[in-house]
Amino acid sequence: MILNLTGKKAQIACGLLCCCSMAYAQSNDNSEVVLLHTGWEFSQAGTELWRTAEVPGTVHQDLIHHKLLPSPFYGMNEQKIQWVENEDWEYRTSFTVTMEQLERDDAQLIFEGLDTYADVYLNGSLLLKSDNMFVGYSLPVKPQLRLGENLLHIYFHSPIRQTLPQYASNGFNYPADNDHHEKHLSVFSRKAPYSYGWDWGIRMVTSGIWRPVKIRFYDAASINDYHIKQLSLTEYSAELSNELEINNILPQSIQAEIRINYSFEKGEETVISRSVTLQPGLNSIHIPSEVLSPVRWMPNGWGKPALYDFSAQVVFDGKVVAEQSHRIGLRTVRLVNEKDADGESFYFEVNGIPMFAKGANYIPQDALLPSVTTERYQTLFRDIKEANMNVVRIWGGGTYEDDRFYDLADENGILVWQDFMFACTPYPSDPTFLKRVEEEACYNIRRLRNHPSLAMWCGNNEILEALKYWGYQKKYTPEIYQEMMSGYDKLFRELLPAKVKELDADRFYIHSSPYLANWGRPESWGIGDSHNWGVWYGQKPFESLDTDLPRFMSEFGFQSFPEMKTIATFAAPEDYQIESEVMNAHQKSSIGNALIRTYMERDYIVPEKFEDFVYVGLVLQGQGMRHGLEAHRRNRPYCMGTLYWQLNDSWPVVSWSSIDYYGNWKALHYQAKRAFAPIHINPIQRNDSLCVYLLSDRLDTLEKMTLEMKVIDFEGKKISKPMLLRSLSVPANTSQCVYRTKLDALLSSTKRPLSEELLHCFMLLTLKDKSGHVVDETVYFFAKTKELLLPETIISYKMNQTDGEGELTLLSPVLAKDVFIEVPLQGARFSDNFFDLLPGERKTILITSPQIKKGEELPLTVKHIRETYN
Ligand code: BMA
Repeated sequence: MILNLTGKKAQIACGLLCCCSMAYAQSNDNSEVVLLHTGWEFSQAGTELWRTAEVPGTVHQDLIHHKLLPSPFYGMNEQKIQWVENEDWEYRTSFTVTMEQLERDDAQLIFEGLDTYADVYLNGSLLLKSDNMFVGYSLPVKPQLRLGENLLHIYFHSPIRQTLPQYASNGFNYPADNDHHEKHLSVFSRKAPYSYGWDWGIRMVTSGIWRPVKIRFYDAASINDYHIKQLSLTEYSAELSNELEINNILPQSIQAEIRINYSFEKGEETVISRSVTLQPGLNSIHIPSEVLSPVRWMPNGWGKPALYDFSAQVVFDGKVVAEQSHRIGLRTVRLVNEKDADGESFYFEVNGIPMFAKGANYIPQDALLPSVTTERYQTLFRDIKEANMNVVRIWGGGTYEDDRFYDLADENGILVWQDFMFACTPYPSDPTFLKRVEEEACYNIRRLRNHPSLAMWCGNNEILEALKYWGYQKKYTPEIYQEMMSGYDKLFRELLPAKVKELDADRFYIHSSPYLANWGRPESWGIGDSHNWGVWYGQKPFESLDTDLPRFMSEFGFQSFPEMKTIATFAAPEDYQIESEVMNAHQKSSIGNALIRTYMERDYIVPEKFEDFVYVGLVLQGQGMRHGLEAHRRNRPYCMGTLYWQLNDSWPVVSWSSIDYYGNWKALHYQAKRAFAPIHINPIQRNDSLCVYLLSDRLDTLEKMTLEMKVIDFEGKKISKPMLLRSLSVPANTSQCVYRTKLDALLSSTKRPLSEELLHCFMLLTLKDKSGHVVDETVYFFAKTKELLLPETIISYKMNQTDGEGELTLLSPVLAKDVFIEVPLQGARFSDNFFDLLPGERKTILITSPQIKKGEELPLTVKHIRETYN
């Protein structure tokens, strides 16, 4: 491997050669960066048939473009694309180099991501044999460059055939059950695990240049790494250390000036200048800086995520020869994981204040990663923020995300729980494998550690749990089991924490999630984070979430089908049956459909029509999961966070997600938004009583609030006089029961017996501030939906359209429960959906989509639960 960091320090620091940060935001230095994204061709090895290719991209995308593969998400096309993974693929392009460029002191060929076994040739020289999709490379190429045309050629080995010999000599099949191939080869490669299939994932084992590639011409020196370390933070000052790794590529030492410039919100710039002698090779330079009266970065819901712009420049011979910039936030984040009277706590403390974590688990947004546009990242963060979340977990079966993800997390105040990319199976731990992991850890820790949103590192997803509880002791010989256990220690208790300590010492590391609590073992629930699959796999009712409480819920979930407009993208009307072949090709959990039905039968009248089943399933997922989210919040400070499984999808599929592949919010996303509201009213029935909780995640105490509670029947008649709690105080960062009553006292004035009355009415709870503004409102039903005596009704509606926006006004004389508005536009946004339309209430919903046009009628369906009974 020929790489650019020739100095010793890089090797000492990381034990590998290619740890250079790729954050080439600099454009103010005198280097020249040329993107090499044009003129690419690809070919199936051995065919010599070359076709145009997209870079960044994958071979699947190129084959689809040339109609050599059918649309992979449609019907059962997944089967038809599997041959691609067994082939080798070649990519080539040429680029021109001028005399001026050749005369620069050096040139670096930069690959931000190669997927995965890639031999890189430039003008006949083998520059690199890469074997890790998660690592970027920077290769010094001046000696290989030619004046005029230069040929770049990359040979991608099939990730399947590349690892078959390893499999053959391994002697056993790893228990990677999500790998949808009888031989579980995925574990041998450092490649996104989910691409081999998952219980929500299509199998698409890709190859290609999946992240940008460029060439950089420069003089004298480059900044390989710029780490802005926060040494201390008080109200008065933030002390920072600007830690630079500068590579002087000249054969002699040079006298240079290092400039650190920083500013807040494009305000006045502070400049620190240092004269330094740069020895040939790598130089470590530390320059202290201080920010007075720092403005803190705050998570979503707690204030602004203030960001400071920092840049470091190397000035030599009167010119800025290198520059690197970062946006940083000044904040403290601590993961408090300490023994206490209840077991072991697990919570984020941000800027010294315990924070209840509200969020979800994130999987890659696409099976074809390079097709995720900046706009999709931005929309996703809008979805996260609008749902009142403050944490997202990048789950270990995907990828270390793109820089754009972390930039958006910084800008939106969303803390990131970052897994290393290992999930749900033991992995090898031979020296070659460990070396690859070390390289990957170094590269990604250095790439991500400046982000204020990055809150913690986690070794893997569910591997410790798997080793302990998934039956491997019986399935494998004691020797193999022992090898797996000691492999676990080498990877997750030794190598990865050592790298975090060396390169990112201030961030918390935990070796697995969950690291101890197991959902089948109640005695462990008081310890650390927990994945509670008692609901779903354990078939426990949603109500069990009220009492099966963890200290921090890092996963729990329930599946639903995506809405019909998404189903219509992969299925034809003749496939519209739960168990049709096409639908089953988009349901990767073998028990999924049966579990959805089981739970639906408990709480809903199961409709016969496919479309209605899909709709009621969405409602079921939303209501059930909301029950859990509220239970977790209600039980703070014992439980201090809830991240549901899962936020999004990587293709159109039946899954646990709250947003489908096309960006449509499922009922769950609306329910999460409600359950995560900064101030939230949460009534809960316990036997014959009702307790009303007020949940606050705000940092200020609200005074003189009024809580109004009205019991209303489905026809709109008030059952009793509204109850008012006045002069309420809602303390900061708390959960408190503010009202408790016996149900019979609540409904004492009615003529019907209580048990019957409860099926005819709901409670409307409204919290108002001292000026009468509604802070939160909740509709509460006293019985399961299937028991309620819901009235028939037809919802009337009126739509006013302008370009890009529709204003829909709905009205029903009697209650319409779980109203769902559907429009045939993918990704259309609704100001609200999946809500209860109260008797006589006129409700206006804003629908936004660039495809809405003034004067063009927008086809619309409005559904509610009672309609599905017919
Ligand atoms: C969780 C995740 C995923 C999986 C999900 C649903 O444990 O970590 O592996 O998709 O369960 O089965």
